[in-house]
Amino acid sequence: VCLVNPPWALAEHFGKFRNVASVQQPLGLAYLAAGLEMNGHEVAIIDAAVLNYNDERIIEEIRRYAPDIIGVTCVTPSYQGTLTLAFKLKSMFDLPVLIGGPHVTAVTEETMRNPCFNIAVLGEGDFTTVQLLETLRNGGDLAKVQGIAFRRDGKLIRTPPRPYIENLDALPLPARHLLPELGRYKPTPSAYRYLPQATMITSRGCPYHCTFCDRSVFGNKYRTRTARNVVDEMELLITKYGANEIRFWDDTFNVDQQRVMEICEEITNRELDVAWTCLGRINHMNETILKAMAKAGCWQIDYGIESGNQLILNGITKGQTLEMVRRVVGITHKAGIGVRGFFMLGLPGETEATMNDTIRFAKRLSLRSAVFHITTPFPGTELFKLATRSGELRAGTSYDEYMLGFSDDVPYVPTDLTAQCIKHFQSTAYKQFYFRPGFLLRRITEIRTLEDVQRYARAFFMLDRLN
Ligand code: B12
Repeated sequence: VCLVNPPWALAEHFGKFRNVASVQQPLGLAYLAAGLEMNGHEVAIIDAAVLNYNDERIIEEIRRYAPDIIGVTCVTPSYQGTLTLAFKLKSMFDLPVLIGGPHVTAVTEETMRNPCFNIAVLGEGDFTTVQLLETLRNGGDLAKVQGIAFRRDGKLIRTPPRPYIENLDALPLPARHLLPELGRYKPTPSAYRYLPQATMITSRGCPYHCTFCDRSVFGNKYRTRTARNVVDEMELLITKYGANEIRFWDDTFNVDQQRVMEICEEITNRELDVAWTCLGRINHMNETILKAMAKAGCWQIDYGIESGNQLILNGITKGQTLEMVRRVVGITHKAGIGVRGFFMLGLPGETEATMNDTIRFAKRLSLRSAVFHITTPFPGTELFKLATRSGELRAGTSYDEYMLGFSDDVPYVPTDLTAQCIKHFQSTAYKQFYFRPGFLLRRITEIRTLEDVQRYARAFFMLDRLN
């Protein structure tokens, strides 16, 4: 089996933000590969995104490897590129091509109209892919495999969805041995302290209903790995892969507070001296947890703060108030953990005044860094339905443009705004947030290593390009 993470043209997709773009291990493919290896398959992963391979190089690698089956992963902005690649693969090799990942799970019919994709694996692919390959090998009936879509007699058949995996501890750890060495991957400057940084997923699903989030793959049912299982993987990342830092990429690491406490205790008891960061929900934080996290090596938490205007915040149904944000950012800072704030500009109902509220709010909080994204309605989200209904999603938006405002295009423009105005506010937000003398001084005093110098240079170069 040959699994491909398609090329990712940073300059094309990120424009002036390309120096701060992060390229990270494709854990989805690594999970699939581990399950397949466990079931006796021979697997290769071509991570064209980090290796900078173009389609021709991928074809060359596949020819050399000579697999029986090819699989590609795809998020919405990489769809166009994946499609082009898949057409080439189909014409070069007489092999079945599978597609999986968030885009095809959210936009199944449209994607599967392309004859270059034979079978789509929808949602979690771990068990589905193993069963699918067995069925293909034995000439069995594809209709009996839950969680896939395929064409038969010119019609798309969608089998019933597969129930979510409950026991995540039962999954094998991602097959990182099939990926390029960890040192080749690079996070965005504000997201790491030490390199190489390894990434992990310790839970799947999120019980919340934020209108802008695509939960097509993992759904709303929150499922977790146990503390011991999580810390075993951390140890492996340090000892086998040389990780100096770990980032938890869970949608919401801290929904189960008891589990976070157990993970911290496990790290502390095993005396693991490791720096780590995570994404967190504001409404699940308290002083006790934060203290335990700091003691266990957590040095930064990313919070989705989104807006500095309560009415706009209410509109995205996140269940968060400005007061909660102020309090939790305050106690996180006090616990000695830095806060990276994520903000969105151009949310539904937004005006120049409300975007100003967001910039002002960001500056008043004690944040180590801030990221200002331009609201992008991804297929599979409530926001996508809303924006399509209201006509605010620009007609003819190509999937290439789905880049949270990193490309030069703005797919979604709320009624009271223009695309230029939203772009202008994004630049203003970055400049006003970062070019504050006190703030800059604090960051400069944190510089310790050559890596720090390089990291700040990357970030500064991006800021310098804002107009
Ligand atoms: C880590 C992460 C990143 C990292 C690293 C990406 C990477 N290389 O994996 C960074 C920061 C670089 C990133 C960037 C972006 N991301 Co991101 N990211 C995530 C996050 C938080 C975790 C990804 C992950 O590791 N998941 C765990 C693995 C196990 O899941 P998985 O990849 O989905 O794979 C499973 C199935 O999908 C399936 N599967 C996947 N591929 C395949 C292939 C085959 C052949 C088969 C059979 C099955 C299969 O099986 C896997 C095992 O169950 C997800 C949210 C989430 N919960 O997944 C968002 C998410 C994937 N990101 C998202 C977005 C929007 C982006 C950006 C576009 C943001 C931007 N800058 O504009 C970019 C796109 C860059 C890119 N080309 O990847 C969206 C995608 C929505 C969509 N419809 O496409 C998500 C779902 C967040 C959300 N809830 O809205 N991201």
